[in-house]
Amino acid sequence: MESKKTTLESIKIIEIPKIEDKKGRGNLSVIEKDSIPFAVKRVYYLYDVPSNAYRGGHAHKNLFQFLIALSGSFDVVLDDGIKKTTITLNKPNKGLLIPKGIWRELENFSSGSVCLVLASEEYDEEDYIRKYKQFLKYKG
Ligand code: T46
Repeated sequence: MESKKTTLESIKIIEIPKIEDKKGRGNLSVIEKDSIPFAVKRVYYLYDVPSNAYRGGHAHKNLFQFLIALSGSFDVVLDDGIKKTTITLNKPNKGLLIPKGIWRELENFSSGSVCLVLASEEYDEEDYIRKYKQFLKYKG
């Protein structure tokens, strides 16, 4: 779908398989080729984020991303230009798929939280829409 037309309905929480160790050695989660609907070209992570800080505050024209709270929790505010919703990520075996054309803001980071991001494209500043007014215009 064209990124101008994507809506909040295209956002998905995807459960990541969890392998619980039978001998009490903890859990292991794995993301494989078919777990998410894109091939991963880049991985980055946010950490040491102060609880009063905001990350994001932009949309992407082509990029798909998959966000996981590897540790702790944070809120992701999502906006398709018409509707808004907030999703709390707080489990390392549940990820949030954000398709292209969705405005996102990340806030309320808990102490020690880590946000892992798997991205469908390499870093490209040209792909960002960093002004909300411009985003609304883009979405028509
Ligand atoms: C998103 C949220 C969740 C790079 O050089 N390479 C990279 O791959 C990235 C992601 C960023 N940068 C540089 C660009 C800026 O100079 O790192 C600096 C901080 O980037 P930004 O202000 O975009 O960071 P966030 O946390 O506000 O946003 C990032 C992603 O950019 C964005 O796609 O969805 O995390």
